[in-house]
Amino acid sequence: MSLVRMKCNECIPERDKHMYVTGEEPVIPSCNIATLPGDMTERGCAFAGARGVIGGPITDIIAMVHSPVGCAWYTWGTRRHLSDQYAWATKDRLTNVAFNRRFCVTSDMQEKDVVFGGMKKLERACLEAIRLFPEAKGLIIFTTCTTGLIGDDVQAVARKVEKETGILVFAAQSPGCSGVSQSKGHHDFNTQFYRQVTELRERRPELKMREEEKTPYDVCLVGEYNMDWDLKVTRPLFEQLGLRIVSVFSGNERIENLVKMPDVKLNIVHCQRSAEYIAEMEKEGNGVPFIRCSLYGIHQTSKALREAARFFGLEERAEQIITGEMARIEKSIAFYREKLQGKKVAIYVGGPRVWHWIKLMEELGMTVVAGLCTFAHADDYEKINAKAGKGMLVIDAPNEFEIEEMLLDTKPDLFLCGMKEKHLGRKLGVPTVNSHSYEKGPYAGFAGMVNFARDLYQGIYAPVWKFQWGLNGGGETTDAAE
Ligand code: CFM
Repeated sequence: MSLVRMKCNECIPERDKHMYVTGEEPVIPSCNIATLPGDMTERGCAFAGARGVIGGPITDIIAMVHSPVGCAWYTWGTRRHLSDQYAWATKDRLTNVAFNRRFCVTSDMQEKDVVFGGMKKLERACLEAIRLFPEAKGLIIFTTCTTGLIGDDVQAVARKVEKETGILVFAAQSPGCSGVSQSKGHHDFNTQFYRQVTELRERRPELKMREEEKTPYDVCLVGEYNMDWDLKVTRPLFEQLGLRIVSVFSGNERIENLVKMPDVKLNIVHCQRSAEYIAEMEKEGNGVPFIRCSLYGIHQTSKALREAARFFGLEERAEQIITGEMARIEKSIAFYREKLQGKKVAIYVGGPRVWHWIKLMEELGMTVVAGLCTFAHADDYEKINAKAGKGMLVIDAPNEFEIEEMLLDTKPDLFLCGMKEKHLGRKLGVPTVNSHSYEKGPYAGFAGMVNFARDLYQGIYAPVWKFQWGLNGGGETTDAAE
C-alpha cells in the first residue's frame, strides 16, 4: 500500500486518502464522497449526469429542463454525442444535426414561479415544445436544484402532458445538489427510467416488441453514448456476428427502441459506471442477463466479441471478424506503435476510461504513469488496480493544483484530458488529446483504435512542441510529423 502526500495538499491532509500509487497491495482510495469545502473540485452535478450523459444522446426526445434558464443553457451542448438525421426527417423538414445540440428547451423558472410553484408553467412549456417540434417522439422532464427543492410534482405533469398529447413523457428527477457528483445523476436516470418504462409497458402493452418481431439474437448495447460516432464502428462488429442491436442505452437511440430494452436476450454493458445499474435491474426484473465489456483497443474489443459470441454459440464467426479487422488495421497500428513506443501518458477522465485505456496504451507501447478520475467508485478503482502496472499515480476527484503537481512530477509525454485541463497541460508544454469527446473519432473498436493512435501521435509529434520549454525539455519532434 502506497499513499501519497502532494505538496499542494499540506494544508488539506484530508485529500491524502484520495490518492495512491499502484503497487503490490491494491488500494481503494476514498471516493464518491462529498467534496471538502475549499477543494476546487472539477466535478459536475447530478443533473449534469442525468441530462448531459444519459438523457442527452437520445435522438428523438425533447429534453425539457425544468429550471431557471441558466441550468439549461450552461449544461447544453457541452458533451459531444451525435445523433442521426433519420429520426428527424419528416416530409416538411430535415434536421441534420442532433436535436439536443441544436435546441435548448427549458421552462425558464422565475422568482415568482419558485414562490408559487412551477407546475403550470412546466405544463405550458411542455405543450409548447411538443407543438414546436412535432417530430419529437418523446419528452423527458429534467429537474434541477431549484425545482427539486420546491418540490414540483413533475411526475404528475408528465402524466398529464402524455395524456393530452399522446407522446411519451418521462421524468428524470436528479437535482444537481442531490449527490456528490454527476455519478448520482447516472444512477437516478437509470433507476427512474427503468421504473417508468416498466409502468409504461403495463399501461401501453402495444409498445412492447411483438413475439413475431423477436429473434434469438436480440441484444442491447448498454452504456454506449456514440461519442464522436463510436457506434459507426462498434455496431457493425456485433451485426456481422449475427446479432441484432434492438436498442442502445442511449447513444443515438430512439425512445421507442429504449422501451423495448426488456425484450432482448442479452445486454452488453460498455460503460460500467453510468449504466450497469439498468443492466442489473433488467436482470433482476426481466431476467435479461448481461456481460461487461470494453470496446477500446484490440485485446478488449476482441474479448468483447468473443464473449458475446460465446453467449450465442457464434464463436467461429467472431474469430473470422477479428482476423479480418486485424488484417485491416495491422499496418497502421505497427506504424503508430513504432512512433509511440516508450512514451508516457497521463489520463484524466470521469473514471472508467482510465481502466478502459491502460491496455490500449500498452498495445501501442506506451505506459500510463497517472490515472485521475472525477467521480469513480470503489469498483472502478478495483478495475484500475487489476489492469495497472506498478508505480502509477492514481488520484480521486483531483483539483487543479493536484493536476498541475501530477504533471510536474510524472512528466508525461501526453496528457489525455478534458476541455478545462488541456490549457494547463499545454501551458506546461504537455501535448493534450481530448479524452471525453475525442479529437477526430471514433476511437472505439478496431478501426477507432487507428484514429486514436493517430491522434496520440499527432499530439506528441506536433511540430509546435519543439518551440516550447516543455516538461520534457522541449518536444522530441522528429521527421515523423512531416
Ligand atoms: Fe461512462 Fe462515458 Fe466515462 Fe461517463 Fe463522462 Fe464520457 Fe467520461 Mo467524459 S458515460 S463514466 S460521465 S465512459 S462524459 S462517454 S468521457 S467523464 S470516463
